[in-house]
Amino acid sequence: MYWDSKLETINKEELEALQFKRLIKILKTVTKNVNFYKEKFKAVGISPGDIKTLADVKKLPFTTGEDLKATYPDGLLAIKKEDVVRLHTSSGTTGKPKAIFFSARDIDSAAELMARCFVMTGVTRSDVFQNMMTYGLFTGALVMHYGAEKLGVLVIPAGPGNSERQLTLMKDFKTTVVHITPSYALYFADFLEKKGISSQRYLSLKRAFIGAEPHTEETRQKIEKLLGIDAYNSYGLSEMNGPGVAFECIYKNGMHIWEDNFLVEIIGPATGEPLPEGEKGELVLTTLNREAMPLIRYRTRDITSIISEPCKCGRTHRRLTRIAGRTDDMLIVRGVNIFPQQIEKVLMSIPGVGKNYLIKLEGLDEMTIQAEFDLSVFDGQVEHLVQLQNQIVNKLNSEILIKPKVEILPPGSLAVSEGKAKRVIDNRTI
Ligand code: DLL
Repeated sequence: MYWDSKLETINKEELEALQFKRLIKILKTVTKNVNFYKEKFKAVGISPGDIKTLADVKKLPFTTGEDLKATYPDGLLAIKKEDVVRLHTSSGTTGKPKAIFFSARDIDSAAELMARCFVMTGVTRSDVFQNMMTYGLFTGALVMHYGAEKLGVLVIPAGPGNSERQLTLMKDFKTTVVHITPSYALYFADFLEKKGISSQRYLSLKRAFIGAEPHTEETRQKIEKLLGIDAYNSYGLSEMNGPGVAFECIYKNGMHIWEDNFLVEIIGPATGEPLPEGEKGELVLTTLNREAMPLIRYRTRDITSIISEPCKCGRTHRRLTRIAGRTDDMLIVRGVNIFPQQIEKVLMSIPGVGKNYLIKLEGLDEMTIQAEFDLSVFDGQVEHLVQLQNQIVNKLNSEILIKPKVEILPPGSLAVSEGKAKRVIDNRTI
């Protein structure tokens, strides 16, 4: 089942022709309406006329997150202010936020892409969708919300937190699909477990859309097992509409990225050079269908690779592999490069480990991993605790090549955030 069978199964030649047409249109618009791009293109001596093929895109300069912050609040706006209908922001950890504008058409095309994603996982108008993401300046909840309404699904705009109320809504309205961060999904599973509620027996849940933060395959499997559902990886970023950029189909073998809306490149993060297809690197996206704020060669900082083999679902849009981390999330500990996901992968593969963890860096490069234990597997006896600790240290050592200190804590000891999980605290003095 497709939402838009023509566009979702478009052949390569037609897709590339559409991409090229849209790219040239966008380049003309930004050269005319956005001073930032006018000057940037002038500085490297390039104009839309120099782009003769899609491959020529690499001649264009990159846009970075810093550029968005430097042009805050509206330096990248490509349409008249009165034609903007919505503002979202994406807050970085430091400095100014990034302001993202939407025209009415942008809202509609974001919802279209979202509707494609819903249908791709088998959602129909008879489903009930509980949106457990943050509503507000964050794109996560609203963009999905509009997509669900476009499809005609009943939306419960629950927002995050207040698990008791979430459960009541799920029971009373027979929720079948939830949109939730992976960290909250694990927390919610824990909440149900403590109440002695089996999701399979008492709830109608079938699917979860999990995204907005990095997570491993092991975490997905844990969520699926605990809640007895299918969990689909959902990728996006505010700069590209928010969610609905790339999404898994029922085969869960990578996330189809909507190539009629986004031109995809993978570059070496250090060199800025395009990498051969299939190699892992930084994802760079050019918007092909955004009116209010088109972005050219935007460096997402997300590390992934492209899968171009055909997918059994029949969609021709290529797939992204699970995000392996962000270039700016990489930790260097005692000279070793480590992505937090490598640690999560190890923790979530060990049965006695529970659902929440924290990576702490202190002093002169000392790493401590705090992990909650899983009450259903673990009896809390001291000798078992030590065994579990040793198992974690040894498995981590073979994955990240260092032996961190490991602290095992009772379930519920670590803080759970309503939005994106904070997994790393870096208080090093070096
Ligand atoms: O997180 C948009 C979104 C909302 C996506 C809801 C999916 C679901 P931002 O707040 O701008 O937008 O953060 C974007 O979050 O560059 C990635 O680093 C990370 N991220 C988003 N989805 C995933 C995912 C939204 N599925 C940044 N896996 C991105 C890994 C993800 N990282």
